[in-house]
Amino acid sequence: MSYEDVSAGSHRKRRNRCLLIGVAVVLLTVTVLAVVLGLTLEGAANSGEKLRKIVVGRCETYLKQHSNLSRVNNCETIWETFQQAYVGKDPCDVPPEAYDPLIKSVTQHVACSKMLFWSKTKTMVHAFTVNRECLLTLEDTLLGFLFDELTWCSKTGSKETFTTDCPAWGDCENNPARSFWIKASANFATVSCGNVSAMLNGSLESPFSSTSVFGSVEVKNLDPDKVDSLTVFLVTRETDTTTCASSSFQSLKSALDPNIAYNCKEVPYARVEGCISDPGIPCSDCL
Ligand code: AVW
Repeated sequence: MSYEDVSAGSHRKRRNRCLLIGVAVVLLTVTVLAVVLGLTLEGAANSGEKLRKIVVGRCETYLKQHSNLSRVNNCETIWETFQQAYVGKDPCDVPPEAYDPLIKSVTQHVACSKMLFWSKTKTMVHAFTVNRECLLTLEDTLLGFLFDELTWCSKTGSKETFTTDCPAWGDCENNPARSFWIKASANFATVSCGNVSAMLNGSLESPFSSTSVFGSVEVKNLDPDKVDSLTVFLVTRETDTTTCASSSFQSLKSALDPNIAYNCKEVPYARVEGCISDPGIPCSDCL
């Protein structure tokens, strides 16, 4: 065997080895990509399915606790109608009107004078209403209860629902969750009647904010033909300096229809706290 033959043979072997390594690298890359893509698609399908289970589960729980509503509401129909508002759409292009069919798909009649609005008092107000019948927030109604604290969106042309990487409240105006809360809040205010209330935070210099949902959506949608008065319960701690006389409430009065009477009452935080820990105390002794 000549030197050339040996050298050509080892060249061929090296070339084959290189080829094998190349094929192995390509195969590995394709496998990794397929696994990542598969997991991503599965993750998306899972997050939509998880959200459906949460919403339908909450719906069934609520209807069990409010059996008079179970004949007139269908949890699966509500879920399907909800999805139609945002699935396949750009997550920054879902206007509040997209939820009109959802609002129509939910049937619930709230008695006059039970509506309680809130702003910057979410945890306290819900701890207060949870074991009481006298007042009801949007999140104590079926519609609000279903979607409280949830996040959802889709993508242009997609059939999926995502629950992560969705726009945050202030990221863009027409995002799925913000538009939902604006529409649901507008509806809660529109159907309000009698003497309605709002729980505001006396620890803030300006408890009323004209840009909050309460200030920009709910106050504006109260119908003077149905609503007689709005009473603000200003929950104040001993060290707070804000009172019903604070200038913040001038903006509230000017935002309110002049045919709706306005009242404001300072309520000690300790009293609300006492009522939260003892649901036996009548509502009239709390606020
Ligand atoms: P809030 P609202 N950025 O305590 O008067 C992020 O101000 O607005 O009360 N999240 C926001 C923003 C924001 N700028 N604004 C509002 N949110 C979300 C429904 C966030 O989830 C009921 F009927 C925050 O925890 C009440 O009467 C929540 O909205 C009324 O709307 C409350 O913000 C309360 O809305």
